[in-house]
Amino acid sequence: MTGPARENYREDVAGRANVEDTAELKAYYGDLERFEAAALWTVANKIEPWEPKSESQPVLWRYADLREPVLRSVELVSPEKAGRRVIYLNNPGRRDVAAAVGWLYSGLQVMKPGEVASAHQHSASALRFIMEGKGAYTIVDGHKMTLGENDFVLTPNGSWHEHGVEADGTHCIWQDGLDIPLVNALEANFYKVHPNMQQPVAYPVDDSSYAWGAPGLQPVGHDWTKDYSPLLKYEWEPTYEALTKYAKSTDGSPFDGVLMEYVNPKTGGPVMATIGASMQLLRPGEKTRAHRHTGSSIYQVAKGEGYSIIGGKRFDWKKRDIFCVPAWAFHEHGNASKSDDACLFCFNDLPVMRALGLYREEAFGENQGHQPVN
Ligand code: 1HN
Repeated sequence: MTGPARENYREDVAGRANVEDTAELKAYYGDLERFEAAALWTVANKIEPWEPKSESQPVLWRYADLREPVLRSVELVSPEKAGRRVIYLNNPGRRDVAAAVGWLYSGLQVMKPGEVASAHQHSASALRFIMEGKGAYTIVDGHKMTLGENDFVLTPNGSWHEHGVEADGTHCIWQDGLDIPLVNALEANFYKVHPNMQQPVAYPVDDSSYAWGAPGLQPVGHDWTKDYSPLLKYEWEPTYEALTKYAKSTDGSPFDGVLMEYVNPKTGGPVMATIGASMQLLRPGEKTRAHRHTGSSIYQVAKGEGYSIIGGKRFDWKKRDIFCVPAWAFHEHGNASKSDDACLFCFNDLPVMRALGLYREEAFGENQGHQPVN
């Protein structure tokens, strides 16, 4: 019986599979196929790469290219029909799973004044990073948050969430980030539309940031029983202030400049179980050293302009551009300005890497001996 020619991933390295195809073996592989089975040695070298091989490509999505098409969608579809009016970032290597990189999804959502999108919940965790506009808000489990440029807001998995723009606002665009490709890969995704389509606002507006957003201070007697972060909105001003102050007292990381992670104030850990987020500041003229690590990252330029070299390719970016760094790709960043700082917002799946014991990091030029000898 002859099935479609199957690839044989041979490697001439001791300890690796290197079985030559013969007529007898080919017939044998055909026999196995009839029983939904196959010989491991034909695929072992493929499924056990010497080091991570990302299917994702490094990509820069320029806001100058995307802004007009995103705004055009306002004329083409309503949030009622579309559910959510979002243009998603489609990595050429990950089109099958609608991922921007690795197991992370990202899109640009646009809403016009007076619009509301229906409340829903899902097993995927999500975040928003506000790009432009006035009057946007998100409601998470009854907590309404007003959103301004460069604010970062969480919609943790399982929470009821909905977005809108106040009638006296302007067109608003924000970046959505989700772990949806991961949750789908794990075959664990559930989705619900809110029975009343919208949810009531159950707390004072912006209460989460008022109670939990002061650096180094926590409210006493505030019993927070949810398993997600009580701080849901991380505003830009205190974030930038924290970075500029920290920059006065540190040389920063040779790989990341002045880098601060957004954390759950209750645990000190990542903002969500599957998604970590950070803001980094590159000082005028700063140029980082290259490194690589497991886990995928999506960056949005929050301030300034510069460039990143990712997997050997240079990408020049400016405010609002978005780019991705695939797992295990070397990357370095540079601030192109001699007078102004540059800030990069980043979200990533590093909490997953760490929780599963898969985090690994390497500086350029310091190979730790995991690569093949050939
Ligand atoms: C979602 O719930 C939102 O809440 C945006 O606005 C984008 C992409 C995939 C799955 C769920 C939102 C999403 C999403």
